[in-house]
Amino acid sequence: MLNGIGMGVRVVCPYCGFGCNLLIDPKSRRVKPYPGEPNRGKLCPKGLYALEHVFSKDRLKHPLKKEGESFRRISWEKAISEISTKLKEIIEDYGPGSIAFIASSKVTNEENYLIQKIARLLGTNNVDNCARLCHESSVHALKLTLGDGVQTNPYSDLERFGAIMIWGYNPAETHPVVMQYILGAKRRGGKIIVIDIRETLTMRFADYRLVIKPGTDITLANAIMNVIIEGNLYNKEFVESRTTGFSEIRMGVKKYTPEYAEKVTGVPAELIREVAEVFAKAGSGAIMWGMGITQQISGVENVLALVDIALLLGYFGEKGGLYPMRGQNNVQGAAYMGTLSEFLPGYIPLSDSKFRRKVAKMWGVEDLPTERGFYLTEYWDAILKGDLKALYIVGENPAVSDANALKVRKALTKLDLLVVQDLFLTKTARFAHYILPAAAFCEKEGSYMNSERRIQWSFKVCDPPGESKPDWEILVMLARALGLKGFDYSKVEDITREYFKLFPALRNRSIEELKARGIIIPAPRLYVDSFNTHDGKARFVAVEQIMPWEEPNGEYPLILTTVRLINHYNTGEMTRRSPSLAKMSGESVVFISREDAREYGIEDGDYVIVETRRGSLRLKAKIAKIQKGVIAIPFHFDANLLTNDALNKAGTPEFKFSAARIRKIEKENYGTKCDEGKG
Ligand SMILES: Nc1nc2c(c(=O)[nH]1)N[C@H]1C(S)=C(S)[C@@H](COP(=O)(O)OP(=O)(O)OC[C@H]3O[C@@H](n4cnc5c(=O)[nH]c(N)nc54)[C@H](O)[C@@H]3O)O[C@H]1N2
Ligand SMILES: Nc1nc2c(c(=O)[nH]1)N[C@H]1C(S)=C(S)[C@@H](COP(=O)(O)OP(=O)(O)OC[C@H]3O[C@@H](n4cnc5c(=O)[nH]c(N)nc54)[C@H](O)[C@@H]3O)O[C@H]1N2
Ligand code: SF4
Ligand SMILES: [Mo]
Repeated sequence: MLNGIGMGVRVVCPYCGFGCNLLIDPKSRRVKPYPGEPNRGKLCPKGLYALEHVFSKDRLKHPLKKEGESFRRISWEKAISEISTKLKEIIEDYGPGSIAFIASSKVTNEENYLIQKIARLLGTNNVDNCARLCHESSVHALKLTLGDGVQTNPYSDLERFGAIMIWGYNPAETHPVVMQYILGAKRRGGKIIVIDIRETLTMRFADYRLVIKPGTDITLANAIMNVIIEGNLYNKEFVESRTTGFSEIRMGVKKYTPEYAEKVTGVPAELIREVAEVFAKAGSGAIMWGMGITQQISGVENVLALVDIALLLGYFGEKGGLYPMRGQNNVQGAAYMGTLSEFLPGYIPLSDSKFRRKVAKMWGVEDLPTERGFYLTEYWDAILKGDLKALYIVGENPAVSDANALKVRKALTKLDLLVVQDLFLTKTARFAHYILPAAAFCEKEGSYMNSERRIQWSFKVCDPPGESKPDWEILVMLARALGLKGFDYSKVEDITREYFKLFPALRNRSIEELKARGIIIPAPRLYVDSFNTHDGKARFVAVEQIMPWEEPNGEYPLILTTVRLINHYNTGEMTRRSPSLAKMSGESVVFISREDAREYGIEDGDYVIVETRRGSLRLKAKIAKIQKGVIAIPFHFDANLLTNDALNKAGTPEFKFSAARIRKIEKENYGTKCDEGKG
């Protein structure tokens, strides 16, 4: 069943990083779930309706060039020739460091591979993808302690574990299909522990529910370790033989008693004790986490604290795993292909001269640039300072997805050249000098990598509309026009074959195998016998509580966080064009507690204005199970007009914490200019 024929064409879901396969009947366009791994016959609503945006009348069909305030249709030849000429001029005038690329966690491995190849051959490491906004904190912390910045075990292991901790992560809405594995563990007697700042849908399935004050995760993690160490519940043999730095941790968590942690986190000391004991005595366990952990100023340190818990208990190999659940359908692949400004393909550091020269040689040059590029979250200041002059964006919508969006939008107006390659005329594309129409996921072939590091092939179902083309074909045209060598690919497999050569784990594997079954690299289960560090041991790193960057005060007394809804996806460009999904999600809302609503005279369904130091937004209030003093906005609705762009050590903004205020709009003012806000 090479491409699922007989049941439909097998395609990778274009939404989340769980990586479900869809079976599509090309004639009726009916979508069915693939019965095999990883989705085992299940899909969430986004997968089921994944074709609707593809057939939207809004699809871009021709290359466009900005003229005055509007866009004019031009030919591919003219577009590519004008873009490449302008890029070459900018490089000549200001050097290769003045141009930057944003790669896409929505496009294939092959396409991401080409984007970083072009950037690096032009002489810059200014190439980044949305992992920067997402799990880059996890990558940095995991590399430092274990050796690799990735999920350690396959999904199927989850079912066997005695306990699962779900921390700052709401899979019931964000990776619905992984819930069958989590509930599988529960059916076998496994305990489910959920830690969030609000009562999420995922919490309904939990045995233990810990509602924590925003930004206090390190204190809770340290208190859990305090109980484990004081109670002698840690795995001494594992700690001794497979780790270093235990004494540092023992000292580090001493002051974090459950009673102290109760004061900081709001979680009762008794509950902290019970949860620590249950998790330690379970015998095996997983820690899964998401954006509640990484999108904080302490994102890297938060992850270090979670790794420390797993190391104390020896929850690795057969006994457990760490699951930084990846967000976008190909964010894991984009990183492996090298579209991160601090890493070469395979997360190899730029400073690894042996590997760097090997790649360079394969590409027919002496060497590649060695200096780290800007993080994409640093692009905006670099543009405003005049350091970046050209930006080439493939499948990313930073005018909506990056923090402090008004600043991003201002920066986008300052470029000498902005190219956007997308399916739609997005908010970002409106700022572009050139817009290039891309084919959607089911209109091309190629491979994607999901959160468990499974590379999967996605087959073609139908032709792209108008003159739109697969991203890889557009990139090949661009590279050739730029005069770069090594882009004579005639089909997508030629690129697959090239990236296979870079990874030792793929050396003896074939594209046929990839197409038939998919391949997990480097191996399904990591660290069974040793860690990927110089001495084979994992490293404990003790961390102290770090407080959020922006403290609430009299003027902005509330804490604003941003979250996700099951039927909406990221900046909404795809889901809003999917009538079934758009209908299920409705309009933009802010979740507020009953107590705060009463205090501000707000009733469910009233319109309100939410303001921060960056901007303001008009939303509909929805009373929800959220702690007093905290409000939450699904980020799909321009929430970034409000968010804080303070960056953590991995370059991720603190999307999960801004000081904010709220006020009700009186009914007679609905629909007038004054309720529109600055955004
Ligand atoms: N339906 C849907 N699915 C998606 C996406 C989507 O947009 N829509 N996007 C995909 C992407 S790119 C990603 S990265 C994943 C993200 O998946 P998740 O990480 O599950 O997404 P979020 O809802 O952003 O954040 C998770 C939780 O963090 C909590 N939180 C906020 N602040 C804190 C805090 O200080 N401490 C703790 N412990 N928790 C906190 C929030 O209340 C929220 O429930 O989802 C992917 N799947
Ligand atoms: N406030 C707040 N902001 C956040 C977050 C948060 O939790 N809170 N989460 C952050 C996270 S985790 C992430 S991952 C980012 C996501 O940020 P983005 O990646 O900017 O968001 P998407 O809406 O997924 O944008 C993907 C774009 O790719 C286009 N596209 C889809 N398929 C293709 C294709 O085949 N080819 C091309 N060329 N284009 C395609 C879509 O039309 C869309 O415009 O947002 C971040 N922003
Ligand atoms: S869980 Fe993720 S991959 Fe699966 S159907 Fe839903 S959005 Fe697609
Ligand atoms: Mo993400």
